[in-house]
Amino acid sequence: EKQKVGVLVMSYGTPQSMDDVEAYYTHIRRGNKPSPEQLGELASRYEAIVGGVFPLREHTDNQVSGLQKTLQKEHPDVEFVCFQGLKHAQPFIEDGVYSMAESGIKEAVGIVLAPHYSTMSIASYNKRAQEKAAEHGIKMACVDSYHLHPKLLQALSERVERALEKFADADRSSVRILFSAHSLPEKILELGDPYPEQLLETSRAVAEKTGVTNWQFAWQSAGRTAAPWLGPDILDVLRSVSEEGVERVLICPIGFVSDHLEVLYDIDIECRQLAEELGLHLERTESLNTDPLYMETLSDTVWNKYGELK
Ligand code: FEC
Repeated sequence: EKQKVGVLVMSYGTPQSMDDVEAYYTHIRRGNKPSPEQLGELASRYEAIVGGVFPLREHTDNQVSGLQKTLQKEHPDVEFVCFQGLKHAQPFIEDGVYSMAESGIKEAVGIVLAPHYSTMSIASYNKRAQEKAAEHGIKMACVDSYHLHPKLLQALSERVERALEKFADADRSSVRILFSAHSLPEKILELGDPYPEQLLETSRAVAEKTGVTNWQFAWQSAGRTAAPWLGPDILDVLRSVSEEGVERVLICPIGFVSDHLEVLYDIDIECRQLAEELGLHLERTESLNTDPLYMETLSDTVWNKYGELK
C-alpha cells in the first residue's frame, strides 16, 4: 500500500457571508470586537468588490484542489492528501489538523499560500499547525518560504511581461513598476524579521528576469492601528512618482497569490481612484490563482519538505 502523507494547506481565510464579517474581524483583532464604524467600513469594502461575495474562499478552494492534483501527477508513489486550514475563518488551521488525525494521517507537511516568511505571518500559521499536530501525534514539517522558487519567478515574470503590453502606446522603460506586499507593524524590524528582505529578493529577481530597471517597492494595506507600519505606503508612492513626472505605473502585488480584498479593493479601487485623480495610467499584474507554475511551485516545495521528514 502507498504511504499516506497529509498536506496542510494554510491560507488567510475570509468570511462565509456578510453576517460573518463581525466574527471574522473580531478574530483578526484577537478577540476584540470592532466598533460599529470599523465594522461598517470593512463591510462596505467587501460590498464594493463584488457585492457581498468573498472571492478568496473560492480561490483558496481551487488552489488546494489544484495542489492535490499536481502532487498526484508528479509523485504517484506517495498518496498525498491535502487538507485546508485557515488562519481567521473556518475551517481553522486546528480543524484541518483534526481532520488529518481523523483520517489516520501520521506524517504531514504544512505550507502557507503566501511565499514570504514573517514572524507575524508564516511563523504564526506554522506554530498553530505544529502545536495541534503534536497533540494528535502527527509528525509535521512546515515550509517557511518559497519566494525564490524558479517557477514562481517565472509565473510572476510572465505576468509582468503581459501587463507591460497594456502600455502599447509607450516605451516600456517609461513604465514605473511597483512591487507591493502587505505592510506589517514596524516593530518586526527589531526582531530581525526576514520579510522585507525576502520581498526585495523576489522583486529584484523578477526585475532581472524581465529586464526591468524602472522599479521600486511599496507597502500596501497597512492596518488601522496607532503603532507605525512599514512604509512607504503605495498611495504615497503614487503621489510621489506623479510629482517626479512618471505617467505610467504597473502594480505587481508579489506578496499575494490570489484575488481578494487587498488586491480587488486596495489596488483595483483605492489605488485606481487616486491614479485617475493624478492622471496616471495604472495597470496591475494578474494574480497567480491556480496558474500551473504556482501549483508546481507548491508541489515541489511540499515534496522537498517531505524529504526532510524522513
Ligand atoms: O479577501 C479577504 O477576505 C481577506 C483579504 C486579506 C488578506 C490578508 C493578508 C495578510 N494580512 C496580513 C497582516 C495583517 C495584520 C493585520 C491585518 C488586518 C486585516 C484586516 C482584514 C485583512 N487583514 Fe490581513 N489580510 C486580509 C484582510 N492583516 C480585513 C482587518 C481590517 C484592516 O485592518 O484592514 C492587523 C491586525 C492585527 O492587529 O493583528 C498584521 C499579512 C497578510 C499576507 C500574508 C498572508 O496571507 O498571511 C502579513 C489576503
